[in-house]
Amino acid sequence: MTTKSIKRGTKKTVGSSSTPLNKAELKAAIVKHLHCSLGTDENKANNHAWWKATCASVQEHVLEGLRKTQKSHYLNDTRAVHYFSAEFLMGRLTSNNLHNLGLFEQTEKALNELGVNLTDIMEEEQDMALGNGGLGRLAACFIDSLATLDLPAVGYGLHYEHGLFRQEIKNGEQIERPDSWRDYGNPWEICRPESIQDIPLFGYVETKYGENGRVSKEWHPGHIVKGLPWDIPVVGYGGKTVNVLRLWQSQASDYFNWDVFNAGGYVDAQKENVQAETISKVLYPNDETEAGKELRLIQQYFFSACSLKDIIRRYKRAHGDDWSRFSEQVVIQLNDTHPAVAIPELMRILIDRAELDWDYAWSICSKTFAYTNHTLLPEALEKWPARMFEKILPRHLEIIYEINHRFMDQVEAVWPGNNAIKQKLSIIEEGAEKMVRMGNLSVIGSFAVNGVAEIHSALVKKDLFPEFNHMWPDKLTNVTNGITPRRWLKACNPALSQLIDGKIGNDWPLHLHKLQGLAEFADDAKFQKQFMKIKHDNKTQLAKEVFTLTGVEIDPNAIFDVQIKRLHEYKRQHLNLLHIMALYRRLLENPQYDIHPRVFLFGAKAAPGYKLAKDIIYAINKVAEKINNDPRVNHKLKVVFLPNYRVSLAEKMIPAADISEQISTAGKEASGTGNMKLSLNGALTVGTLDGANIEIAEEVGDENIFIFGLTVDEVETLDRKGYNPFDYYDNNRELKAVLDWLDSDYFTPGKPGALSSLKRSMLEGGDPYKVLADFVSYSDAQALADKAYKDSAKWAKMAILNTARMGKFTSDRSIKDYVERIWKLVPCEVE
Ligand code: GLG
Repeated sequence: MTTKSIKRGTKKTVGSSSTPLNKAELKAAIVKHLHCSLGTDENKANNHAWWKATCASVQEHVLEGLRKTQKSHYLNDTRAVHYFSAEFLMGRLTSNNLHNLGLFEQTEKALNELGVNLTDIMEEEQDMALGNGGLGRLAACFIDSLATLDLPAVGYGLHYEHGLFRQEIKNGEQIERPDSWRDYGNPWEICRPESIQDIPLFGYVETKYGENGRVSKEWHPGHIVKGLPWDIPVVGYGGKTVNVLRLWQSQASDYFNWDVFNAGGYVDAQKENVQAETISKVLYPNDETEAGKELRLIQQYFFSACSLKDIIRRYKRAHGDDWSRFSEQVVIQLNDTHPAVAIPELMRILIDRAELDWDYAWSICSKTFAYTNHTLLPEALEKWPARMFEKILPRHLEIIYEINHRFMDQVEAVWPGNNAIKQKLSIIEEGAEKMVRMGNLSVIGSFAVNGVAEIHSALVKKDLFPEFNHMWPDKLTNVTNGITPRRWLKACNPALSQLIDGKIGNDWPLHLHKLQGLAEFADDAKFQKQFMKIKHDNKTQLAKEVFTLTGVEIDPNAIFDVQIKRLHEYKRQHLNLLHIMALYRRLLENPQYDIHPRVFLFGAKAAPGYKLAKDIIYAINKVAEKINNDPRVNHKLKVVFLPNYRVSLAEKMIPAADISEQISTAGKEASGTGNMKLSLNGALTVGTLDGANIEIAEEVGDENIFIFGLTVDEVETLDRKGYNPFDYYDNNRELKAVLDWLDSDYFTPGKPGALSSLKRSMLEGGDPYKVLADFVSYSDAQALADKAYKDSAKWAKMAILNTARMGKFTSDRSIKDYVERIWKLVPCEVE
């Protein structure tokens, strides 16, 4: 196999001859689809029909690209990466596909001539919200970059019927409603019944003794479910390579094993008879934490097993039963531990089915998988009760024991007689309840393990897996996350994109470091004015949206201060809230208190079972209600919680942000990617030295970012000394006052104590995320940001330099790092 690394910056033009559609052809195609696919006409069609007809017209070309790409990959027998992820947070596809095909402007004009507005009809598309947050959105950015860089890749995941819940806010509280993204069909996906897979579950394992003394195992499953693939084409920028995202839907099969039933393989036939369709019914709405639910393990196995079968079918088509080239052709990236059960599944196939011996099977397997770790939070490290494994996947548990047994011999060789280390590294956690540790399994079964930002990867080595790092010093590495500039600047901020095109040319979406060219205009008064005018227009646009969604009026001349991400204590939305309350208090105490008017905007979903997170949402809404209706301060302060934060809302908020809140406790946010999107669009970060903020600060320069708070080392020191939040509460008059305010009924008239759980968590609860310790430093950083904004030339310069210096954070760079350090892929140009 060649391990030629990929050329950086292959040349490419956008909207080239690869997409032959001109305006007239587009018009004709759209009208044809209105008539022939949708059975309506120009007079009757509503926005939804226009949108569908437009998608259908474009999809014809996308599918042609898909066919050509697959043919090229097949003919060139390419090595490919298979990105296994339980989540792909795709958002809407129309605008992105049009931009990547170079068809956006033609389509806009074609529709205009038909009397239709493209922006309006694109609002008809439901988000594909098949993910929770950063991890799922990262997967979506990565497949965009993989296609853009002409790299052979397949995304594999679950075709959830219901994605992440739709959030409504009623009386300040989060209400979860089902998300039904496919109610009226999805014009971008194709069903592939010809590639259905059968997936076994439950049952028992039989030991067989062969003639030559060979002992073999046979799994007699109790149940079989069907996996039906749906393909979503992934169009690279420039429109040449079209890869595929293949998502599996579960279906019932009529298989029922009476032998198993009679042999007692069913302890409780009723209970074990999972309704096959429920497997892909709904996305688990937990970000970071794991529920430990049986259905979740079944989901993980279901999509991993379907995907492996699919990969092997394709491999065999080219290589027959010769397994020797498997790991040269196939690399599988495990996006977190969710698909880690693919490791014992591949071993099972190689040993039980292909009848390879253990060592050979393991040599293939351990060269195939690589694993990305996304978090250090202990509650997020997946563990499954061995009992549950045994019931659902009895053969896999045996294989895991065997992997572990052999691995323990290796540990013994490195640390003879050291049982403490063995206990720590074992895949099996012994305790009241035996558990299977998916993190350890992933490290042991992979040839590479990466964290997602420099600091995070350093902590993975130092704190999470130090012994593994000692055993295999080259296995653990870093790949800093990135975001696709196609969606997160070109498509979502068209005015800024055009301004940039005019200054530095239009190939920055492929070569994001070229944005550096803007730096020379950072002091140019005219350019500053243009840049800030676009920001102002985007803010005006968002203000309209905010009014429609919430009825709250906000002034585009205020600072738009944005915190958008999942609701989690470690992300510290409550630190932001305490500061808002402090500002409110200062304004009440001193009506002359001089701050530039500011609007604090939040978007966040809380996991439905995460009580304190929901309490924080409630508190934000109650404080917002009070402030927004208090004429004494509301010309200076507004607070808005936008319901149902999701990709398409992010695309409206990010271009309008002045300040980006990235305020997690140091050491807790592995990377963050919203931080990159906001800075790319000219928002200034108020942030801690955590995750990718550190690398953002290095790029933009300390003078263009507002860094505050404890560092990772300082957090550790404080923990060692013994952190006592009361030290801060008792010694800071303002902090004490705002915390006590939460106990009153000031924000919740007639309901004193309705916000007390927040205060308790930060005092009696020990303030696990050091909100109080960082409060003063945060408040000082905010004061500096306020001061900087008052100097509009200075602010404009800082904002421009943020945009100019974000080149590093394109997901194209992340993918190139993966290719060089882990995947060793070669690009394959499509004719
Ligand atoms: C995680 C982390 C984020 C990270 C993302 C993508 O919490 O910090 O940016 O993955 O690597 N669960 C997540 O969203």
